[in-house]
Amino acid sequence: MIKKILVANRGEIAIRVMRTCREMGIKSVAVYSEADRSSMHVRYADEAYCIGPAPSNESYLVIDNIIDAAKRCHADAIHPGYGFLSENAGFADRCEQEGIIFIGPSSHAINTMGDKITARQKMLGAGVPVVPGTSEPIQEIDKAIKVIKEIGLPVMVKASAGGGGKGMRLIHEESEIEPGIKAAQSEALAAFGNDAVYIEKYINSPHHIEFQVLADKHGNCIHLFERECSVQRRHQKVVEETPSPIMTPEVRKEMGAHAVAAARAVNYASAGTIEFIVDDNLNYYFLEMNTRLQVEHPITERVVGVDLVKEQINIANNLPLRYKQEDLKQNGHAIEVRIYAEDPDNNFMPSPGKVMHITEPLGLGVRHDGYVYEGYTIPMFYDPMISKLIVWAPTRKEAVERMKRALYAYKITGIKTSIPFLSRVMNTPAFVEGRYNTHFIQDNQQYLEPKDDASQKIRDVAAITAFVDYISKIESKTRVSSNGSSVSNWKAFGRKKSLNRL
Ligand code: MV4
Repeated sequence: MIKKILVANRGEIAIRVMRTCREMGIKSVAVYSEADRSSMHVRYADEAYCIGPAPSNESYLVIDNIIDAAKRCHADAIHPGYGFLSENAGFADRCEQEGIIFIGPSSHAINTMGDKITARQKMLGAGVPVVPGTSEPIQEIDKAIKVIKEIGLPVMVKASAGGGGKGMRLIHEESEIEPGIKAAQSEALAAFGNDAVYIEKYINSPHHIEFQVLADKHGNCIHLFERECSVQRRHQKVVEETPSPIMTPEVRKEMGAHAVAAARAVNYASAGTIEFIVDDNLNYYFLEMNTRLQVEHPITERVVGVDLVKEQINIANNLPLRYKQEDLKQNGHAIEVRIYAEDPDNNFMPSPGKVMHITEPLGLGVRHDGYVYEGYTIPMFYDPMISKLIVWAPTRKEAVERMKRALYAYKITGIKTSIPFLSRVMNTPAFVEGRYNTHFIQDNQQYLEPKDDASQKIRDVAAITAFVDYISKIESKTRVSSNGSSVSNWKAFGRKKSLNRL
């Protein structure tokens, strides 16, 4: 049984994992870069080891340094969190070679799902719907043109080693095919050292809906329903919610079964996520699998009532899953927003720096997963996400209202954050009504732009008018000074002060 876990991560997710360790009586070990000496995850852990200079490729991404720390403290296992080494098959293998448990799936599962062409082939074999397109790397332009004529324009060219929006290209017309493919190939080679690209039919204005799965090492696999993640900006998720406002019980059941089939196809054993793109008619297609714990996992935890990190640790301990599919149901509604240290009113410019004051929202149905504290300086070396605010309520309407209340109560000074932007999202009719897809932010700019708006100007004018009115009332009560001239109280006050100075 695992007694000590090294958390190979930083920030909110390191603390999130350590919280569950503490509940399970497992010791937690932090690793930190030189820029993170005073970071909260170091304080929260039972032990901490420095693993190198600030840049992540000299610290959080250096496998040798992390393995060294794990050996020094005799950790039984490593939890990679998300990002950094969490989807690095070589790291998972290295842990195994060193006799340290990697809390995550096998390197086989990571490798198969990490290569999007092999993932498509696996899904086709498992009967999981994929977007119409190619299942081999594009070698010759002539063949590509033939395939594109079959599936019809527009199409997307995607890098097999890509994912999350990296190395994608949209092709609208025939003349763009050859230059598009060539450009995608050289981009993919430069970015991933692999020039394999494939073609998919373009799905216009899709939803991004993903299914959480849990699988153990005894062949049991379940899904924990969906998360709607269509509110994204430049392939960064901004808001996630569950249940999805567009889902029906029938489609949910079918997609859940396909998500389980997808995980089974790679002998998956851990927590994982199957991403689908879904059109307005609820046709859905496998997009990719994320072989890690995801940022937005708390909304599933809240609605399904499962601690996903605890289950990951139990699975790593070879325990069989303690839930059966029939045991699980969605209870109420949860929404998460991601808070970034960015200025939403200045083109989302990064805003690192010192946090002067922070008041976190509390109260019924509110969870806050963060790590910054008063006086903490947010380093500029890492992801600008500083926290996640998660709310739960019995209904979607109440969850939106609760999120507005929590955002109102959330105060951070010293740095700029995306909180004002998130409040505007919560007040946008398409979001409030649950009618949105991946074009939400683009389509609702009028609601999401900073309010240099008329209503603010009206409030300013009203304030000035009230002030002038107030002054004039004071002026009317002017007293008569001893020399007989009429002097206002304000002027008298000013004179008194200047006299005091003499
Ligand atoms: C697509 C697509 C339309 N058609 N594939 C973007 C991230 C990467 N995971 C896949 N992405 C997309 N793939 C086909 N065949 C549209 C997107 C897409 C998108 C997907 C999910 C969430 C937000 C998105 C924003 C723009 C484009």
